[in-house]
Amino acid sequence: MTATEMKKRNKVITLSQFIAEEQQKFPEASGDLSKIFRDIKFAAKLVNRDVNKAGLVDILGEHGSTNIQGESVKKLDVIANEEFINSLAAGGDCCAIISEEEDYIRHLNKDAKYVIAMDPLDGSSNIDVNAAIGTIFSVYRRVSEVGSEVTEADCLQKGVNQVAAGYVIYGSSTMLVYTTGNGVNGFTLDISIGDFCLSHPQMKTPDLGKIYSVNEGNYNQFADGFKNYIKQCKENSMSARYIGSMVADFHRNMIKGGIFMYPATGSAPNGKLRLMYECNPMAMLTEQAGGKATTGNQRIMEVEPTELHQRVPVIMGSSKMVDELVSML
Ligand code: AHM
Ligand code: MG
Repeated sequence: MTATEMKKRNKVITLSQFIAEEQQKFPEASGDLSKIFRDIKFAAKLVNRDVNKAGLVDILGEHGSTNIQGESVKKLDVIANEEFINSLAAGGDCCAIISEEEDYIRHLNKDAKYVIAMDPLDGSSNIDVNAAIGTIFSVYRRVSEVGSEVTEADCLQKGVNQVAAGYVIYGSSTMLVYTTGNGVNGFTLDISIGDFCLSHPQMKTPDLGKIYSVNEGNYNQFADGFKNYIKQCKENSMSARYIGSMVADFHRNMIKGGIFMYPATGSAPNGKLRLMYECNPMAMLTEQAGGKATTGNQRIMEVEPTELHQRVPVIMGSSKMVDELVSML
């Protein structure tokens, strides 16, 4: 019985079972990508545990302070970064990691063929107020020879080269949502068994939605096309929804239909969000769910990256809404 058939019959299917089944469709697959998912899944469970303890600062100590055992308390985004890197390093199937939390490329096993780009804890300003946050990741196949030193060209690839992309949302429940280019599937962490179970098979975003998500505090700095589109959203009594945590805003809009924007502003001419860690993975997921992702001028996944921490303006979500906004720019 396939995973989807099992889900239809209300049978539990775990992320590992699902990945194993997907891998069988590609007899030539080495299984390395499945092992990377095993490592990401493990790190996500560790981060989930730590995020759930975040409210206990009075007991565990404030970030930057020293706790009762005399250890310095690290910020959660630093902890999450270490947990993902340690898990992927221990697995041995990843040759390098680039991370929003790292200034340079982290070199791992040069005999492995995959590079990971990640934002280990996105929306981290929301931790203190107990709102949803997330981890974003994507996987690329290196372009240099396996066994040689990893180069910048291995890490700075266009989004169209992503082999897989996904996110973990630490919300009212914790979910891992991913794509390998064959649709988007969502798995919810069942704490009682300690595993992610298929809960949202073949996620699709509606072509049209009623939600627009943007930091309207920056309105005066937006280009006229954005201002006009936002005015039109208000005239049409659409719902403004913006958490300020990309994963949470994206997840809601993908399910309900909507548009997410982080345009250029006077002070941030390329917007705020990072091409490699935030925009490319979310663009792949959006497209795989039937939506669109653009800078306003160009499909996000076709932007040629020139530096690790490059930022790009972003518009993504329901396809007809993205088209409409782009036509107004
Ligand atoms: P971070 O990577 O420093 O957490 O910043 C990224 C976050 C996104 O999750 C979110 O969409 C955006 O920043 C919110 O920014 P703003 O507060 O400017 O609206
Ligand atoms: Mg981020």
